[in-house]
Amino acid sequence: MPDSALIVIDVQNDFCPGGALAVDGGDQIVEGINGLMRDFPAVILTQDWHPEGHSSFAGTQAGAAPYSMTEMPYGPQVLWPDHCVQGSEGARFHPSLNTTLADMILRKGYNPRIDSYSAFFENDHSTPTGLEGYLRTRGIEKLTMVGLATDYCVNFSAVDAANLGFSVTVRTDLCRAIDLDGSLKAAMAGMRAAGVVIE
Ligand code: VGL
Ligand code: ZN
Repeated sequence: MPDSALIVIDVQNDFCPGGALAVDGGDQIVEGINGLMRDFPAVILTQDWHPEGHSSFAGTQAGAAPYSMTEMPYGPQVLWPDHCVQGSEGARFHPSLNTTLADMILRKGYNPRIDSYSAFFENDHSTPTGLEGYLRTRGIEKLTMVGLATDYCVNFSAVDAANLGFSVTVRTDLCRAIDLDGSLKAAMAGMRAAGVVIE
């Protein structure tokens, strides 16, 4: 599979138990992900990387409850507990994640006004992160995605990649979900509809 890559989404302290936006069992996938890395000629890690006071943080919007919804110029947006602040401990990769085998680390969510769930586009669905160009110039066409969270960053990344023409597989055994108001079920249906292979 010389044209394939493993994309490891947001395996960071804040998405693991004890973190600011903890995903149940987020730490349970780390060893399995490490074990998969040597099977791929390319390994890319993504890192959620928000400036302090990011517009997607509940703490930034007066009186807003974490996990409530707001309307942004680019559409509806969940207001998350403040998380993955640039340079913070919570933004670091899980200490057991093997970052040595990564060819590239892609940071996203650094635009203060736009969130970025997807590794390919910000939440306006039009501002590119550059990952598509990176993969295409390396001749990579097949992507296997793992990480956190199944229903947000993995989902948006997988659907965008499929729509861009990549062959995409999501290994759900190496993902964990937030599952906010049925978001996991909707994400699974959306990924399947986009042609993502769910394993
Ligand atoms: C994520 C919510 C906010 C994720 C990132 O990695 O799924 N979810 N930021
Ligand atoms: Zn985030």
